[in-house]
Amino acid sequence: MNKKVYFAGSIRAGRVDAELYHRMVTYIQKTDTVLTEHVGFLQLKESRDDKRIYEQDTAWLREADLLIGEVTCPSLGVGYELAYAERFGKPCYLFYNPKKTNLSAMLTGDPYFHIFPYENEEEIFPVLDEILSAAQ
Ligand code: 6IA
Repeated sequence: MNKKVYFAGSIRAGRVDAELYHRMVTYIQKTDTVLTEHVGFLQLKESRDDKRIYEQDTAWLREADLLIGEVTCPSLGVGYELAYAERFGKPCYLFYNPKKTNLSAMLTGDPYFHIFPYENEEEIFPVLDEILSAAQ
């Protein structure tokens, strides 16, 4: 309980799943801390201070206990974060809808990542309970 979660989801690559990110972030926040709750905001005021974004996000990745990502919408930034999290040994749990995307082999082929395909959003929340209640 009260783990520090780095939630990853597409920003500049497209906000088609923003409402789902919002519901996942809100759910995680019932028991734990989300360092990156802005990924789930429905209205994003885009910042162009990219150096600050990079430095803050990589600091949060190093601070996080684990990463939870919704990766249906392919995003270069999320892909970078996943490699960064792996490099620092942070457990990574990834959700995606296989009816909407063909996930990159660089994720499905890497046994480091815990990947959870789902068809209906309701399937996500019991898995989040298991992830968040497990001892790291
Ligand atoms: O390539 P993308 O933009 O889709 O990458 C998305 C990922 O990079 C997310 O998981 C975020 O952690 C990170 N990221 C990308 N843009 C931002 C950002 N922009 N702020 C923080 N993290 C970002 C400014 C939005 C802010 C004003 C709320």
